[in-house]
Amino acid sequence: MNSLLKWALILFVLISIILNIVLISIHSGRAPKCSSQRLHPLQEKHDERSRVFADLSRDEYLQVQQYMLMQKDLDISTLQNTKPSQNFLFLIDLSLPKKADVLGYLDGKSSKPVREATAVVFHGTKGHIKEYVVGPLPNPVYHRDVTMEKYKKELPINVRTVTIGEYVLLISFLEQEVFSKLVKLMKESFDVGQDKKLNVFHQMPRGVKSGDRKTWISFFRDFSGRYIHPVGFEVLVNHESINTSDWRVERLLYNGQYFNTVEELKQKYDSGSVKKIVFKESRNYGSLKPQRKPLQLSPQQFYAEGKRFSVKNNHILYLDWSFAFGLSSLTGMRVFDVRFKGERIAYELSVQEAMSVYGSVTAGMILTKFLDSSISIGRFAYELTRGVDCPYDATYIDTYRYIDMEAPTRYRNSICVFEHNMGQPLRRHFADFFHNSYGGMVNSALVFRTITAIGNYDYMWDFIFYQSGSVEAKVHATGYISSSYLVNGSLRFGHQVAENVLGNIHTHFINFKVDLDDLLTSTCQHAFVQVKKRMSFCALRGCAVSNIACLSADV
Ligand SMILES: *[C@@H]1O[C@H](CO)[C@@H](O)[C@H](O)[C@H]1NC(C)=O
Ligand SMILES: *[C@@H]1O[C@H](CO)[C@@H](O)[C@H](O)[C@H]1NC(C)=O
Ligand SMILES: [Cu+2]
Repeated sequence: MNSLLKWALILFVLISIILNIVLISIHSGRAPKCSSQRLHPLQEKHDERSRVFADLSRDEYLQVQQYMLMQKDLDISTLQNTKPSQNFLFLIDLSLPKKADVLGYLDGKSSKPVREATAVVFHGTKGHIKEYVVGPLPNPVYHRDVTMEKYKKELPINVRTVTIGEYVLLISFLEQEVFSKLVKLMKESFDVGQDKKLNVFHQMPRGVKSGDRKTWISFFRDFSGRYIHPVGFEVLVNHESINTSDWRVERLLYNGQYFNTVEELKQKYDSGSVKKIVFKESRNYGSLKPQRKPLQLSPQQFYAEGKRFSVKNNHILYLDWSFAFGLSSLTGMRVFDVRFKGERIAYELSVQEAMSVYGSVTAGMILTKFLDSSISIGRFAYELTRGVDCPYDATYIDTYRYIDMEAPTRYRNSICVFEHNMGQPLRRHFADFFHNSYGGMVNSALVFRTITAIGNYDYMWDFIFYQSGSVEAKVHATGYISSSYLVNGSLRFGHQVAENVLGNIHTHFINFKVDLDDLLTSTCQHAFVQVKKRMSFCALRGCAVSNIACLSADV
């Protein structure tokens, strides 16, 4: 009896397990399947012709570099420590083919335009800058000086941007001409000594009239968040000459007081006729290290049925959209031949300039206008961090550049592309009058992103492609504010953000280029450009939807 009960119990357990397995497998078959593979085919096809817009490959940079080095009459160096008085190959970049030629090619009416590169040489020996067009790639045989044609004048050598090589020279110049002559002041005011240094930040423009090349260099504590740790010391260096022995200190600013020479500051400091800054330890309040662990993981988005977009070469497909892309070392990210439902709605959409204009009572920021394209924007597009800079599951793309360097360099994962729910429906309506009805549409859009860290600011650049056929160009600024040491009168030019630190008043201007001229003949079109901190641009053929999309994009 006892064993019969045991057997019955075992049988019951077995049957129940089998029944469970059967039921679970039946039901799991009905639940939607997650798949990292694309479940539905793409609507459009990739276009090899997008390659006319592609940035140069590593091999192409090398071909141009080798070709330029072979031109013995140009006597070029590619070394980073090339002196300003020598000839330096500063930049190699894609030379965009003429639009008319590209359109002919894209529309199948003419052959592929010749692929060419731009090469910029700082001719220290001749005292000018030259821009060459080098071609045809992949095996260049010619270089053409296009400086006059493009700029309508000679470019004197001292309008060149400050290279890494010159930054290094300026640091040793300051060491010799300023720091080593003010040992006591440096120690007492800033605790600068054997193993402790200050960081520099260059102000712009470097002068007030054409031909000037003099820079107010402000000093900051050697912290990770240095931009908000000014120490109250700034030096105006004239570095006009390509002969570094001619460089000189023109003025100094210490604790709000000006001096004409290092000697004058030293003498007045020693004699006690200067209001001294006394060094005080400070915590690195500018550190970006998280102060505590996050409570738990934040929500994540994932592709339940694989990605609805595809990246091949420099071409992207997404639902009804297709476009080519690139990242200019100079101006930044750009897209070309932007099509919606097969129709070209924009030839080009690109970042062109990021300017910030400051005010201050102290030298450093008094006249400061940063025109970031003058030091280049795209060259500062560094690796993006998965899950922080872009969603974890985004597609990441490497870029290659040759600017102020000795060899082409790869920047891993410096572009990201992802589709994202934008957090609001694209459109919706609920009616409770006469007709009870509801209609809404999920607003899932494709984001094309780079982030450029230019000095203190990090600009996050997005081109967003909506299902409605609108495109948005958007920029966010993050990173650090630019600051000055607090002196009497400072507070008229900003707010105090820490002990003795002024966050300076300033304005940002962002310029985009939007080439829509193909659209101008269209009977039904709507385009809008707004250049503000946030810029939106909408273009679409289905006008009704387009207007709604544009209006809702805070225009
Ligand atoms: C650089 O300038 C110094 C001082 O003005 C001069 O002695 C030297 O000869 C110059 N060097 C060159 C290469 O011109
Ligand atoms: C600022 O002004 C106050 C009074 O006007 C003066 O006592 C102080 O010394 C000044 N500070 C500096 C750094 O000039
Ligand atoms: Cu700002």
